[in-house]
Amino acid sequence: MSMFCFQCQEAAKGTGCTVKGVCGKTDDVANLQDLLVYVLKGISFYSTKAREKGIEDAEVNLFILEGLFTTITNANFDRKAIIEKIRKGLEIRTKIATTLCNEGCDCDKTTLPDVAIWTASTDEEFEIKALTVGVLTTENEDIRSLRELLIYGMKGMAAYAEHAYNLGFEDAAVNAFLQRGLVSTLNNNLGADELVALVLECGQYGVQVMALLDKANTTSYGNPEITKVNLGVGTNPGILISGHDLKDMEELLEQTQGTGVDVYTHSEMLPAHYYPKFKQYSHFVGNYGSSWWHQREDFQSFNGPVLFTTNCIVPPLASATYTDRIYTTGAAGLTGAKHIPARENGGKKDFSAIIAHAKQTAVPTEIETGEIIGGFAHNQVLALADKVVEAVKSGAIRKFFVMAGCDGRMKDRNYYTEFAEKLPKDTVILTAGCAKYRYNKLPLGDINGIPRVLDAGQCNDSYSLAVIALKLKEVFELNDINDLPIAYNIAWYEQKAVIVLLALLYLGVKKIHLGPTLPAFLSPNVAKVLVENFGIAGITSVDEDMKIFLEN
Ligand code: FSO
Ligand code: SF4
Repeated sequence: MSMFCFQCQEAAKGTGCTVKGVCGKTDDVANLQDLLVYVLKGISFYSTKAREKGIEDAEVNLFILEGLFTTITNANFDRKAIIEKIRKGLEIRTKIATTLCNEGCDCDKTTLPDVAIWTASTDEEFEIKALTVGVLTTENEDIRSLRELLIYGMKGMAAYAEHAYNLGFEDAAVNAFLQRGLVSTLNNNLGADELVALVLECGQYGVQVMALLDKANTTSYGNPEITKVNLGVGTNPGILISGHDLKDMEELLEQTQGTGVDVYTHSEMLPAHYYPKFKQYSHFVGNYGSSWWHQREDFQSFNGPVLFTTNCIVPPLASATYTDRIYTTGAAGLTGAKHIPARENGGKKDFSAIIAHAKQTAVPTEIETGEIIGGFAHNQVLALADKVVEAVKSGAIRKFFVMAGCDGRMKDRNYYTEFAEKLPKDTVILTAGCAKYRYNKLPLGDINGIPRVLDAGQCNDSYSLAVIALKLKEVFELNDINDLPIAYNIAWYEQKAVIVLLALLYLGVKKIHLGPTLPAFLSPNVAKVLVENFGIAGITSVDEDMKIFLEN
């Protein structure tokens, strides 16, 4: 075994990647990511003590967000970038430790844990240390499971918090929780009960961070509205933008305006089309291709450069001819790709290199035509509330199915296409995240003008689905969110889906079906807790599940 990672749904053999990641992550990068998380714990060791003394360090807060985000599945494959972050992290740890000391800390210097004092400077030393700090260092499988469930939830939380931060929105309580949570995973005095409580608390902050990002996005760009998105292509060369970061989207649209270069979205960036602010750009042509894992084909035929603002990156094959067209920015990274540096001192990112590149490329090859409809975030759905409530009361809509989450390569995910196709015609799918690509191009029709697939947006917009559910609960005067005619059949892939799940649990949602497989990081005992307390279940066959869903 040269690495161990089991943080995503595609973990090898359903247990963990031990030689190379199914995602393409090499063992050295996987181990260095473990070390980066260890460094973040070391920083948090001091920053949580500092916070108790009223010291808030903005550099620490941002570094923790970016560091956790960097280790999310499919975000950063660049060994050099991870090493630089480890080095920077050790510097930040020294800085916050010194600040704390100067304030007169009460740490016993003779008993400081390794995470607080370990240090090194060469790449080789980092690599050796990295082998000793991975997931398997926690021997008890239930404690390991709970610690990692907490860390993965926090990774997702950090990603959303970072997008909000880029738009000028921060939540001190989220930063404090992330750092406290990281330190808690080092505390051998915390047993399963305490860790379960922390995991549920993580869900509470998950709701809070998604609300924050929703506020950041809608304040900056307006409320998403019903939008038909073009699937075809224009006549200019284009840039394809992927990931979730709307600040990058804004600056790219601004800087490409009038250059003769069009902009297209890929995968999770599709919902950018729903925002009024972005609709104003006539060179914002449409959405190209499908969900993240189709990128090898989609990028080939797109012909122009591609910008990754976040995950999910699939490392190109050695034979790929589009590798030199890949650009990354923010937490995203890929060896060999060009990385667009962060904003400096409140300035803007400089997208001139990718724009110049695009001008040299051919117009995208058309791979499909037509339109898809979306933009059903909370504000838009609540504007239609009367119509929706009427449809429920009259029986025109029998049930809603929340089918949010992620798409992925696993063949079993055909289940979700088949499930959508077989759903009775008096049901409506509520979706968010890249899971939608399994059915958003199917001709599922509408119910009295309400489309049968209502796309709220990106995975973080699952928050919108929760807001809608809570509103319906109020309208129908119910005491329990679980009494609504809403079923949850969620597909997960990576750690942002973990925070969405924990957020739903915090809101009291029960009987969520999670697929295509349950997380490898849930030990049998931890899985049992989730089943017994929340009624969480996996998926079986479409017909069997359909029966269960429609009868309950
Ligand atoms: Fe998908 Fe990837 Fe949005 Fe994830 S593109 S899988 S949960 O990054 O974040 O839904
Ligand atoms: Fe394996 Fe997923 Fe970890 Fe990649 S992120 S190494 S696929 S478990």
